[in-house]
Amino acid sequence: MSMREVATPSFEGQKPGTSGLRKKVTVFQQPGYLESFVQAVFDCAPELQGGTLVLGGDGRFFNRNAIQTILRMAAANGIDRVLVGQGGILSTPAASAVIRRHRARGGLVLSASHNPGGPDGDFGIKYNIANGGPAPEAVTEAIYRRTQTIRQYRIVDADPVDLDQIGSRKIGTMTVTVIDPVDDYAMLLGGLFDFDAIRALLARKDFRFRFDAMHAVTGPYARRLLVEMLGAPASSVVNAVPLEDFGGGHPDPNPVYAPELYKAAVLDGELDFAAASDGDGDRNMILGKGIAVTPSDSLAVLAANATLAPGYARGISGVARSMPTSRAPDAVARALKIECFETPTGWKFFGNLLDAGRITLCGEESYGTSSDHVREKDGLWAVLFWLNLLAARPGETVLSILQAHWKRYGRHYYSRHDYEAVDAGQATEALNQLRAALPALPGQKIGGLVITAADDFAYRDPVDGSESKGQGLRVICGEQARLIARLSGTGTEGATVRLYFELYEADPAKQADDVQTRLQPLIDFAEAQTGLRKITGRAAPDVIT
Ligand code: VG1
Ligand code: CO
Repeated sequence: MSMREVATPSFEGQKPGTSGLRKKVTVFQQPGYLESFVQAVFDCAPELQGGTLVLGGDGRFFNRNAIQTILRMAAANGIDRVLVGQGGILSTPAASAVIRRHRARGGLVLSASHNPGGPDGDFGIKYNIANGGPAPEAVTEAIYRRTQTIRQYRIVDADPVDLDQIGSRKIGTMTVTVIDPVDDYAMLLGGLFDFDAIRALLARKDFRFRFDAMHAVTGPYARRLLVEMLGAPASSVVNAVPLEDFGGGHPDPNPVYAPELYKAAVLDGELDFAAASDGDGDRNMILGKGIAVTPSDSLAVLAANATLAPGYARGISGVARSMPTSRAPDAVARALKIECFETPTGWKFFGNLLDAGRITLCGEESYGTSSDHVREKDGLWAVLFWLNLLAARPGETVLSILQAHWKRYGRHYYSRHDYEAVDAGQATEALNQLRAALPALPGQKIGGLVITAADDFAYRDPVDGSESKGQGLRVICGEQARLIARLSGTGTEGATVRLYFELYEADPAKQADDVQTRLQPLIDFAEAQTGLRKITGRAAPDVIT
């Protein structure tokens, strides 16, 4: 077995975004592109030498090729053992669970999450550290700096490993162990929820249930947990076979990209509970009969009801939400007298708070929720949590649970408007207009509400003191309303502008379901301040969630 050092150009733009490095598959297919980035990771993570690395992905096109390359590079870089999911599969939360359970020193998760896959789609790679979570900013920045100077990568020559065969084999002195991708994860979730109660709920004839895996990674996980362990009919898990191109779909669980599920549950009322997950299994959409649960509300409801699930029966230490997520969880934290943190967008900012035990639950408006059981967001975890909740509150529905929640805590009307693949210059121009206006905004009014603060969000990590600036423009009307604008850090084409709107309504008599109408003054104000539609010539957002 010979180790080779292969010369490589350093590639432009290998800067990890909100969640790892994401590029078109064709970009990753350039000779040396994947290798340069992976070598930069190995160079910046010397702790991997002599230790265990976890490796797997969401099964999208290029996943298997990338895994074979990474295995040969791991052997050349002194890694002792690699745990790889069978078939190259590991959902993002499962990878996190495997890293933690097997005390691995890190993991490489191959996914572009909710971005479309296939030869013309996207690919991605993310480095997770020993706590099972995404590498913090200091690490991703170091990796980026390394990609700019790298000149060679290390690799051994070896035959491809049979990824479909469970068991161990050697590449040189390195052990490659192909593991069942579901076992560790299923065992972990089994200890958190009341499986007997959920089984009884799913067995009821009058409880109509469906989970949509969107032909992405959660198929095998959902089958094991929902069908095999909890007895749901096999037919209730749809699109359960992971496909390299997700069946041509956009594996993003929201009303726009999962329209059939949305129609069945929300519009037609044919389902009592429905859920979907994304490409790599870390997102969740929760639907009930006639109602789509806003992700921010979902986090708030789970926090308020956490003690109903056995794994959280002793209560939660605190909650955290990303800055653009609505302040619904804050209201619950106040009532529970626990800490509530506001972090920048992206799961990597929750890691320190979870490690320090300051928070138990956290989430984002982008259909991400999870807890301290892993260090990633976890789609099926949220689904099981909601099922546990429904089982523990007999006679109630998703809608009645939400209405009771709003009655007690008030309702945070919420919506996100995305303008996708906008010209990068135009997107910057629009945001710069708002940025320039910020200092003069306090004191002005939006539809009768007084602006109390306007800034560019900066975060100081309460655990390690690290600072992150430029995390999104905020216009705040006290506790009543907020408008936020930021650029996406996960896209691969042009720029995506995200506008977030939040309005608080305390009076239960005024909590009708007219979200966009309620938010209209904020929407109009955003356009007036950014000029986004005028600058881009777009009449409306591409996606409204
Ligand atoms: C988006 C979401 C963010 C999420 C990230 C990764 O990032 O807004 O909340 O953490 O995707 O999710 P951005 O920078 O495009 O707004 V996943 O499921 O794509 O890994
Ligand atoms: Co994802």
